Amino acid sequence: MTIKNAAFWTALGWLTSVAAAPGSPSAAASLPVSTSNVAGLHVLAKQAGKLYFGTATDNPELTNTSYTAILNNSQMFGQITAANSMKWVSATGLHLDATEPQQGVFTFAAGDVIANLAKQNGQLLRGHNCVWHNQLPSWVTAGNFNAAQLTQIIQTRCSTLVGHYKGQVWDVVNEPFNDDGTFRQDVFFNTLGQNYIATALNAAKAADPNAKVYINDFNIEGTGAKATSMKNLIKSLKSQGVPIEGIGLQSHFIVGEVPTTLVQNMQEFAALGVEIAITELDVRMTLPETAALLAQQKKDYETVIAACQAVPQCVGITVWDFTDKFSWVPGTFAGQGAACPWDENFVRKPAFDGIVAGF
Ligand code: 9MR
Repeated sequence: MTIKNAAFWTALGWLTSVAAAPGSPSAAASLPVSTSNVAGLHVLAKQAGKLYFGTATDNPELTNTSYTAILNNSQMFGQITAANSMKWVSATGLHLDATEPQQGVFTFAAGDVIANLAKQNGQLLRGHNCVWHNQLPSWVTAGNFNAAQLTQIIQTRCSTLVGHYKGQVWDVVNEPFNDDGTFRQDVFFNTLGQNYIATALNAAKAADPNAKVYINDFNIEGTGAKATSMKNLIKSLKSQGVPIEGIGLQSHFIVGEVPTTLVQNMQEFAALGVEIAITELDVRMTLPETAALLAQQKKDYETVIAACQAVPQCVGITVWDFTDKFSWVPGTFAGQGAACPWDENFVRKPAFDGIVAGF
């Protein structure tokens, strides 16, 4: 028989599932889904002795009622993080220009939506973030400020932000290192050296002594040059009496590539006298999704949860949004995605079962 292409068979009506758009119900129907029947991931986390299981969320998503039905379920999520709206400035213009679009002009409207949601739902809130090289307004990056001026700018921002959202855990400094373990050359480091980190932590803690102050970064989940630099920074800050209470392991992983040294690395951080949180977990793959990739992703989620379980100082886990519909991954890594435990249609994936198994 002559082999025809998909379009030919589709025309005959024989191959409609091949022609279906990726992520549509008919395409997804052939892929495995979750089989767990649990009340919620946050309930499991609490039973396992953790403080929370949480998710990032973002203001534009809150109009989707299928999404909010899951987000607002406090048995599922006991903690939320604003993915964008507490940052210095918005990347997209969708966040009422985030918190300090002009020097000294603070706008909390979009961030307050997320904070109020957490309050209504009885969920913990994670503040994200005070000082970061990314999503900076041009008045900061192009202001040619001297050291004294930029120090003041950092102090004003951190104290205003942390003072507005009192009583929270804060990613005070985000992503200070390059992957080789050297300090990232951003406007803060280039003007102030590593002192900007102490400045930010001190200002945050002074504004709210009840805030818990963290440094958050990626590619520090396993041992290596970048994790070592972070450990050295913690030692140095502690020796100077600078408040540093937690380290956020962002944990943006690739299927099959979760570091094997997760537990050892967390133990090494814990030994320095800081707590640890998994702050932005997702596990991306090269599309299209297959049953094999989803099975490996399930294992990967389980590995990460189990690692947090193995280390008492690991206090909780946050996924960087729970559904593939709103994941940041496809917009950043062309051809990759499907990184979350729920698919684009809000159906729980095998990854959900991996989380359950990890607890
Ligand atoms: O999820 C955020 C995405 O919507 C923004 O476009 C992006 C802009 O930089 O930031 C994403 O969140 C990042 C987080 O703030 C810090 N760690 C990496 C996250 C994914 O890029």
